Amino acid sequence: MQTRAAVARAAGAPLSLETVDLEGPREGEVLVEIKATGICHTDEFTLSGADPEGIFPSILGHEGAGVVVDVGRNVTSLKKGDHVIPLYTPECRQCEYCLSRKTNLCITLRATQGRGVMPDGSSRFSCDGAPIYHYMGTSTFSNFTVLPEIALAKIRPDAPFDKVCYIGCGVTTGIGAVINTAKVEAGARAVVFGLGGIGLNVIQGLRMVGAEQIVGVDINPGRREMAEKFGMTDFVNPKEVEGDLVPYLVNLTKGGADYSFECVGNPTLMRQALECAHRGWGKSVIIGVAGAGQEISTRPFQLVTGRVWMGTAFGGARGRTDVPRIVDWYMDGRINIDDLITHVLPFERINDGFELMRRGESIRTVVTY
Ligand code: NAD
Ligand code: AHE
Ligand code: ZN
Repeated sequence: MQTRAAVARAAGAPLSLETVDLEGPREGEVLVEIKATGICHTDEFTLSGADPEGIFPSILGHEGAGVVVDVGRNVTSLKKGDHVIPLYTPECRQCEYCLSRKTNLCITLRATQGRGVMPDGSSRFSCDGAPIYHYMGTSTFSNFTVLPEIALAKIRPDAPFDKVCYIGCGVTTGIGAVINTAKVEAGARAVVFGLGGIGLNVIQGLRMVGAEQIVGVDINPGRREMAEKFGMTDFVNPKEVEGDLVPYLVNLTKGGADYSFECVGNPTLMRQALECAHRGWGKSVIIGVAGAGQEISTRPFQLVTGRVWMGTAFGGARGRTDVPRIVDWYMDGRINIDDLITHVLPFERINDGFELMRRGESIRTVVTY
């Protein structure tokens, strides 16, 4: 079949809106019609050329929701008409990682996914006979896409695609980082670096678990109002702080943060986030994705004296199990997604969505097909 898709042809270039060829699902695979997709900063990161795994040409996008159109042989858990959210972190429930119960990082698809191909080593997308590569195993910037069955969460049919697509990355990553990774307890003091599509969901998660102090750090003063609505108690614009930011944050949190979260992808901020954590017990969680060649550093003494540095992918969520639950939370009014979706654009304007993000004007743009 053919499908409309936004193709990343070269690093730094706008996405190219094209009609491409898409092969049907093979064994264990599912054809999905994507109804809506968010634009996450990670898509921009890869499009910019900073991703060591970035491949061109490819079809980006990993924050989608849609409907099953066709299933390949031996697909047992999904059928035509099911509503689904694609998972860049699959859940096979059989591999060493899934069975360990210690991580959400299912290993089954990781190698082929990182090479932009399906588990059998080939791409389903092509143009004039030349392959176009998949991205994060999801490629939601295509109206139709093919995924392995284990990379799809089945969700309730009454959930709106143009809202719950955000659960495919940002919502789950932010809230999950608080609940699954850091395991924040009521009464905690926390510092969140970066108040965009991820950081605001971290704040939402912190409020859910009853954190006492939620400090938000961002160089964009326009983020303040939304962050306060979601539970931020103190706003810090580093550009307005005289002297070093770390002692300022330690003082503000009365000795250091019990938990800090880096939601930007900047190694300098990762260090500041670690060093503003409380001596003896502060945990600092890296969520942001840093570019090729970048490294983190700190004095080992920071860890010797009890701070813990950790990271999270997809908020530690096991997608097929946890995503349908988070959709329920949204449908029950327990989490706020609507206010974070500041822009909805037709597919044809997907490049405008990237511009809004680069200019810091949007929290999340959702593109509908
Ligand atoms: P975003 O563009 O919506 O938000 C980034 C925010 O950081 C913006 O508000 C911006 O003003 C702020 N910022 C930029 N530079 C800053 C600085 N020097 N100091 C303070 N604030 C600064 O991006 P997003 O979609 O929220 O993604 C954030 C990061 O999280 C990205 O690196 C993305 O790749 C990563 N991410 C990781 C995961 C994961 O599973 N680990 C999942 C999703 C996104
Ligand atoms: N390809 C990059 C790493 C990108 C990365 O860390 N991705 C996160 C999800 S970001 C979603 O917006 C992730 O899931 N990481 C775990 C994994 O296995 O990819 C690089 O540096 O090579
Ligand atoms: Zn993402």
